[in-house]
Amino acid sequence: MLSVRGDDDDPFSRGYICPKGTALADLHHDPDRLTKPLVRDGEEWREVGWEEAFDLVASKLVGIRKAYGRDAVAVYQGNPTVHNLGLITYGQLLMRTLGTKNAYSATSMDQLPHMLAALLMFGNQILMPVPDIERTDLFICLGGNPLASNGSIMTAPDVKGRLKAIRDRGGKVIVLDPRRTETAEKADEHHFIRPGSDAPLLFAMVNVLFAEKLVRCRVAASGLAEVEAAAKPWTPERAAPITGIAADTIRNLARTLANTPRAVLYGRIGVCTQEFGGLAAWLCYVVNALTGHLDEVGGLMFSTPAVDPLPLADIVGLDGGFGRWKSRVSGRPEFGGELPISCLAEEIETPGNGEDKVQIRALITSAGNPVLSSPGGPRLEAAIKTLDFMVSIDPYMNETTRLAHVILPPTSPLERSHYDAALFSLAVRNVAKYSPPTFERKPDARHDWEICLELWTRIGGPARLGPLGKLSRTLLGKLGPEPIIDLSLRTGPYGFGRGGLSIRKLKKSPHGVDLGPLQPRLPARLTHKDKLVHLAPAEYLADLARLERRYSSPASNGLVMIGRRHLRSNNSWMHNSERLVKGPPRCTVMIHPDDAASRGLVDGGDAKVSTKQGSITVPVEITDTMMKGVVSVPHGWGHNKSGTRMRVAEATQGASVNDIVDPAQVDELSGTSVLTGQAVTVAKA
Ligand SMILES: Nc1nc2c(c(=O)[nH]1)N[C@H]1C(S)=C(S)[C@@H](COP(=O)(O)OP(=O)(O)OC[C@H]3O[C@@H](n4cnc5c(=O)[nH]c(N)nc54)[C@H](O)[C@@H]3O)O[C@H]1N2
Ligand SMILES: Nc1nc2c(c(=O)[nH]1)N[C@H]1C(S)=C(S)[C@@H](COP(=O)(O)OP(=O)(O)OC[C@H]3O[C@@H](n4cnc5c(=O)[nH]c(N)nc54)[C@H](O)[C@@H]3O)O[C@H]1N2
Ligand SMILES: [Mo]
Repeated sequence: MLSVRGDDDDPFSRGYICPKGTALADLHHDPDRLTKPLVRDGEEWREVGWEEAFDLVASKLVGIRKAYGRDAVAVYQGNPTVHNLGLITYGQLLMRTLGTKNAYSATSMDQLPHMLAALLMFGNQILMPVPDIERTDLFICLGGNPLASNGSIMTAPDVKGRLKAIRDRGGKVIVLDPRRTETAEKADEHHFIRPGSDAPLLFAMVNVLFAEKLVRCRVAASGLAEVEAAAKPWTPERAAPITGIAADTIRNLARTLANTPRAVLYGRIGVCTQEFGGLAAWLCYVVNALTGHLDEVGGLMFSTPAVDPLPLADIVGLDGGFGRWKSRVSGRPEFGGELPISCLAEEIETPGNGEDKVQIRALITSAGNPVLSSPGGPRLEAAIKTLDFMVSIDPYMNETTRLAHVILPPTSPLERSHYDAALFSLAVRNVAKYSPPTFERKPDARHDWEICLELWTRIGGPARLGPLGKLSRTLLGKLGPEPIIDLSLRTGPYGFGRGGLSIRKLKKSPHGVDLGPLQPRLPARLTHKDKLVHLAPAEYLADLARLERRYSSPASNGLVMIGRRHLRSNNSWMHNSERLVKGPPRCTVMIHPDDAASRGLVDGGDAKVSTKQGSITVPVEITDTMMKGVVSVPHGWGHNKSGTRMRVAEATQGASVNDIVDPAQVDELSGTSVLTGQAVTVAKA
């Protein structure tokens, strides 16, 4: 292959391509990418055939389940799962039918609070609304940096062009962020906000809306009076010193949002992964609803995806639920059948009672690297080393998979077909696109779905189904994931009648199909029986006392840390591509000039960043793009651990910030990890 380019004829991307897309070529040709199963004996790895690998994995996992029970086998599914057709279908078949309470994923370090709000307010965790940025005249961005991230829960190629278009038509972009980000640089207004203070900010906006009679909720909803009462104590004057945003600015934000006919407030990961992430994510939706921007053109809208995830989610039991059970060791609530990632290490470390309270003895990871990507990485690594068995489905030997006993590497993204069901359901336009494999796979290569199906078969999935089991196994093996998508397309909103969507139809439109702008979907889309938007679910009201307690005494003014993302990086991986990692070191601590001066730090010198968990040493970058009192260190670096096989990544500089992020700090309501706003000290190294 020569190169990867954008597709000018794609109606959605209009030829825009992210640098990481271009680097798919590097990934495909990477000599470090694993292509054969590996088995570890002590420190030594040997290549084995698929049969031998599957035999070993199955006998170990079946044995551990028999001896200790289902909960003894834990699973961790990482972020690339959502972009992988095989993993969101057959991967779920395997992981969900294991019937373990010890299911983990990146969700609790990411969008869990948005999903919780979707579940409690709209009835299903998948019903997350997206900003209609193509038609809005006011885009308020809270805790997202789409110019680096490409937009999250807001699938939008070329966000830069799309945000510029808002300003070109006379609209406004306002960013609230502890750092003057790439997005903020292109905005009309930027306001620094103290990390973790979004709930007070949003409550103060709600307070203004009621006080100034600006509430014009246009969706049928319950709970208006409760919301008003909850916001009562939060005057802009009270929120100002907490957020670092002047009371008049808060008033103006509320007024502008209410008075602009096509407007939206968009909140993303910065509002989720913090001490009050649950409340903050809920309030983002509430503020839009109160100002008449929920389910309205230019506001926060629900997509009409060609492959509707709602019925699919029902089938695999992903329909949601919250707090139906609690984690064994620290009593954290389950969400959607998973436990928060903060529980994984302790559930491995803590002995069970030999009966119903089961300790984890084995781990399956798929498309994840929690040793770098989850808080308390070193503790998790130590815990993993005590397991009886671990298997990883992953194309790389990284900081996590090097600890496995067996690695099962799938085909590369260019060797399999692609339909991004998850991302299309969160897109700012309704679109559909199918991509066939670019290359034929090597004769002995397996797709993710085939690996998962084989494990499901051998661990006893079909056996439990009786005679049907054998049939379903044969059938599933013949089909693969595509027919599931095909069936969904055909039975979905654009499927019926002549010219209806199907994979065959999409194959004839290789550039993708534009299905038009977002449409109003309420109340039909709500899955609540009363067909109302629940503005004030009891779970949130119960968390208000914690917020009051937190701010009853003056907040501390010590240094706190946030993260950041870079266009040429993707969490902890894709660092084995030279073209993505080249250039000046990126794993630096950004700090405001005044904070640097008072600590004697010099630009380019080394600093020791410390928490109670320990210290990391990284170069200093002095910049007034940081809010005073806040420093920023990106995650996903620190590829210096022994025993990995990623030659380019190993040569990069940097440390893993999750070595010092405290895993015990979680949003008490939702169990989401606190990744932003933890206290740190910074000193000259
Ligand atoms: N401090 C801090 N920590 C964070 C964050 C933060 O902002 N700050 N962000 C969090 C967020 S939002 C996320 S999503 C997580 C991400 O963390 P994880 O979900 O653990 O994902 P990655 O670290 O990106 O690792 C992805 C792995 O998937 C493998 N992979 C890639 N494609 C495929 C495939 O098609 N099949 C298979 N089987 N494997 C594949 C790669 O080789 C790599 O090993 O990190 C979280 N951690
Ligand atoms: N290039 C690139 N793109 C990515 C990824 C990547 O690693 N690299 N990761 C992908 C993944 S897994 C995800 S989940 C998405 C995330 O997509 P985004 O949500 O856009 O992620 P970030 O770029 O981290 O933006 C979060 C912003 O929140 C700000 N922030 C931090 N703390 C607070 C706070 O307390 N309050 C407020 N208001 N703001 C705060 C940060 O300064 C940062 O600018 O990006 C995806 N896209
Ligand atoms: Mo994420």
